[in-house]
Amino acid sequence: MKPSLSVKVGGLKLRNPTILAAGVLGVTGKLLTSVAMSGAGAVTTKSIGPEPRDGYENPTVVRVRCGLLNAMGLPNPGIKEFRKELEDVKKTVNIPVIASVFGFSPEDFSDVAAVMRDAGADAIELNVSCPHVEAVGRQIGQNPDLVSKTVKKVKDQVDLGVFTKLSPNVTDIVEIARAAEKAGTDAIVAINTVRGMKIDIKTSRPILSARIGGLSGAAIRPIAVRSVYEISKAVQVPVIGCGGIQCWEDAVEFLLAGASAIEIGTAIMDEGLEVFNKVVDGIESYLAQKRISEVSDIVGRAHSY
Ligand code: RRO
Repeated sequence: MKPSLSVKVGGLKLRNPTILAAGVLGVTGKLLTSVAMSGAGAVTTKSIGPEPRDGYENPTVVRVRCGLLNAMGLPNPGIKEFRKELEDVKKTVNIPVIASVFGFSPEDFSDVAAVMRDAGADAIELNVSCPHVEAVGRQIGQNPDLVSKTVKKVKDQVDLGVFTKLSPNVTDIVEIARAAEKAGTDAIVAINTVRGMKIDIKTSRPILSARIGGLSGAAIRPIAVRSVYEISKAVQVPVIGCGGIQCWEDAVEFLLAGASAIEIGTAIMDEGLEVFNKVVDGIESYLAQKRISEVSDIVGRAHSY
């Protein structure tokens, strides 16, 4: 018997538990469509704000051992322009499209979310966790009251599942997750990138133009697994795992830690879009070998030990 890979998370039904993470290939409708065709269960857009932003000057990305550092600076075309991209992708794909939104106040978030809803978004992901843009990541995402206000405002405005993506760059990620849950979030996404930096020893200069960036990739996986484990123990809403997932074994680890679905981002650079099918096939074989009929049966299993 073939195990069932479909999962329900925050009001969405996914054909499998893999989701394209925000920020990677989510800038245009065409790219989102190609990820959907490659087997992902859902796709997330790049974070979109109220107005167009150029982002930081180059260099904005640098590879480090075991990962990737980025400080893009929220480059995006702004919601007015992006709306068309979302409408396009919704015409061509039949999997859920999650719209990642950011803003500088709870009102910004809800205004952008409302346009995303009108353009056909299936759920909203609140990016309150950018690692190096003060207002978005630090002022909002590190403050439980502001996270709560933001979630409430968006929930009041749009009748869609609202997911809150949290930062690992806080003293207690569980406290922020609890605040988001209390305010009505439908799922928690854990985690955004970890603050880091790289310095060129020949010139003595920080490499990224913003100096400090966010680390993603294999290096942050244990931080993400621990975050998912702690958050899923503390809240009732589903948790979506994100951070360093490169292969099916990594995905299974997140499911056991308590994730109901997982996001893949940085791994696409090394593995290509085939990573989605490989991860899905691997999860399927793992379940079949263990004679487990549904993905949800293994979610959180590590908590019984
Ligand atoms: O645009 C970025 O520089 C960025 C964002 Br919005 C984010 O949420 N996480 C990240 O690592 N980079």
